[in-house]
Amino acid sequence: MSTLFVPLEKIRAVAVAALTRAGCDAGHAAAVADVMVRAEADGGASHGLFRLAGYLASLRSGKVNGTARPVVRPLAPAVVQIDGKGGYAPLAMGMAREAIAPLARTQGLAAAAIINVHHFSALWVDIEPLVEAGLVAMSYTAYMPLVAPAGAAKPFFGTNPMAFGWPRGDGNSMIFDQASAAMARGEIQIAARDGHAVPAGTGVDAGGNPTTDPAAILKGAQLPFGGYKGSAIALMVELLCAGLIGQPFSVEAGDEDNKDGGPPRGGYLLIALDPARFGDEAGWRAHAEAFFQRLTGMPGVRLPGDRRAANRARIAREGATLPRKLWEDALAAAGATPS
Ligand code: NDP
Ligand code: PYC
Repeated sequence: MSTLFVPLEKIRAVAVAALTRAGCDAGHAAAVADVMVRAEADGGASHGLFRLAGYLASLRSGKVNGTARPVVRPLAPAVVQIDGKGGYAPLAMGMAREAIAPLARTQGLAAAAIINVHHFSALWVDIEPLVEAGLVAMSYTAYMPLVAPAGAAKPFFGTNPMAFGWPRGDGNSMIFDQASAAMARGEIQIAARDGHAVPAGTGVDAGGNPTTDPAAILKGAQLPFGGYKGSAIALMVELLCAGLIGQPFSVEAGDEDNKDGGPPRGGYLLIALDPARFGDEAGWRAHAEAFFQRLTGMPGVRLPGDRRAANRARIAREGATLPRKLWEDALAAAGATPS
């Protein structure tokens, strides 16, 4: 596959232009472009510019409102609802972070129930600003039916990711971010695009047979990570992001979605905790640092997020590596010509 290096700010400008041309207002175009650029900045190809086509399709089909104005509504002393009003998640997410960060500091913890949004990005980008601001943060979202629950061979759960972040200061936060499927859908799509097999245990074909062929899995069902344990985590994410906050379960989102290739409507739960309000105000940071040192002192162990951090330093210097066709398609969508 032919690839090229593209500076991150050039990707941002092209993404903003393409989204604006397809119907996003300035706020949505900037916020959506930002989550794609930050994924590219950390080497997360499956949630970078690869997602532009889905965003554009969902604007063109009218499924997503690129000019929606999210509305903030307090629900309880430390719970806010952000109604995205049918727009993309990143704009509502920014408002959610702004609402819960001060609440977490006064109440100890706070949560945002983000509803009526279309979420299509990596989750670490959503929580990183909270974690960099010194808060512990976690988030969850459901999707569409793609993953077979333990014991089944047909899709029912979404790929249902979760992210957790611990503040360490100096831009060095520990954040893990993982699907409750064995592999994110986007990674399987990229493997299918590039002609690579995926690991055994990733999914089954339409007949329910185990396979490492990503194209067959895309037509069949993905599997949860770790068998029934990942299945239970996927179940929890469904309940937190749909049952708890009045949003569609993945299976309902699938019924309602127009299958244009863009993100379905759904809910997102964002939680922030102030580590200075849980009984170890003076010691929590040093205590956790000592723990991280002992953990990473074990041969072969690294922290989640370390690979992304290394990518970030390299890609800031070199630019992102993009498939040439992906970049040319983005340029065309932006109404620009290849340079
Ligand atoms: P991965 O399996 O690639 O990685 C999951 C986590 O494990 C990362 O934090 C990663 O850190 C960490 N990790 C990987 N290897 C190691 C190791 N050897 N030691 C310690 N930590 C390790 O991610 P997924 O395929 O599950 O998900 C990819 C992306 O897809 C996520 O960003 C997720 O948010 C996104 N997604 C979004 C969905 C949505 O609905 N919006 C749905 C599903 C997924 P590191 O990055 O440093 O390697
Ligand atoms: O990769 O599973 C995935 C995914 C779903 C929505 C955004 N990414």
